[in-house]
Amino acid sequence: MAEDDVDLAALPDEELVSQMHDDLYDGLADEIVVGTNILLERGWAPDRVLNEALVEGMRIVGIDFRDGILFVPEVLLAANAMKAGMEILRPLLAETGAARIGKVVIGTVKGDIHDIGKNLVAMMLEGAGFEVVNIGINNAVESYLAALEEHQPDILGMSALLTTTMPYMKVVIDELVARGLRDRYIVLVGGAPLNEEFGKAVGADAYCRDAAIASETAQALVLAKRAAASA
Ligand code: B1M
Repeated sequence: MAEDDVDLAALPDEELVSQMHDDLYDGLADEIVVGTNILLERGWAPDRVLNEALVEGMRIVGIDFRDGILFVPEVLLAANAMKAGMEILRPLLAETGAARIGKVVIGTVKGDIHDIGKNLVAMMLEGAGFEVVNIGINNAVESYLAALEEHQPDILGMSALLTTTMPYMKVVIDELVARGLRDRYIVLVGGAPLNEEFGKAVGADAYCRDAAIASETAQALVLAKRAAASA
């Protein structure tokens, strides 16, 4: 170990988490992997590691990105480090789920390449027992329609992180309406710049503020739809 390297395993929990925020900020994926594993070995629940070490670290990155202190290349490195940690947590979060309760197609809208939050939502949905088809980023209406046709999910989830791309959700929902397909799917939308009002305005069934709410909402709406269908 080089003299200025930090021995992550020797740090108490609070300092380790704080060091992980720094490592995420510096885009150090290997360190994030080590830190994530140490917290899990110490008995931290996967969702606690996710929220306190990774999501909180990314929130700090977001503030400095907004303020012009960090730039795209640095934020990309931070995003890669975050993904490295998420990959370890993914199977653990999925494990907690019960039997499959439904299927979800989820993707980020056209013009938008942000995928961390959407991937997190996909993970939480898997953890809640959904089969998730993650169609990635930059999805045009045709791509959503093709995925819906192929996978016949219960839910369509759309993510947008830019104020310039979020209106595209309405393009997709309007197309579903025009084709007489809207009622077949529960449509959930999310992403940092959205809010409840926007969700209603574009014709979604619900706006989901975060991954936990997306998972709760998905379960509640699928159960409600099934109950209504069998009544
Ligand atoms: Co971008 N970016 N970015 N960026 N980026 C934001 C979004 C921004 C707010 C930063 C800022 O100025 N503070 C800003 C948008 C401003 C605006 O629109 N008003 C911005 C900008 C401007 C840009 C570029 C235009 C910068 C440029 O090129 N000049 C560019 C656009 C590229 C494009 O998409 N065409 C760009 C590029 C990038 C990177 C590529 C460098 C990188 C993305 C890497 C990646 O995703 N693979 C990046 C990142 C990382 C961010 C920030 C820093 C972090 C986003 C993130 O991952 N957050 C972001 C700042 C911020 O949001 N604070 C920013 C962590 C994640 C866990 O949270 O994504 O909100 P979030 O997801 C949450 C909820 O929103 C919700 O649940 C998630 C988990 O709890 N949710 C859903 C999300 N999707 C959902 C879907 C659902 C339900 C819930 O469906 C059912």
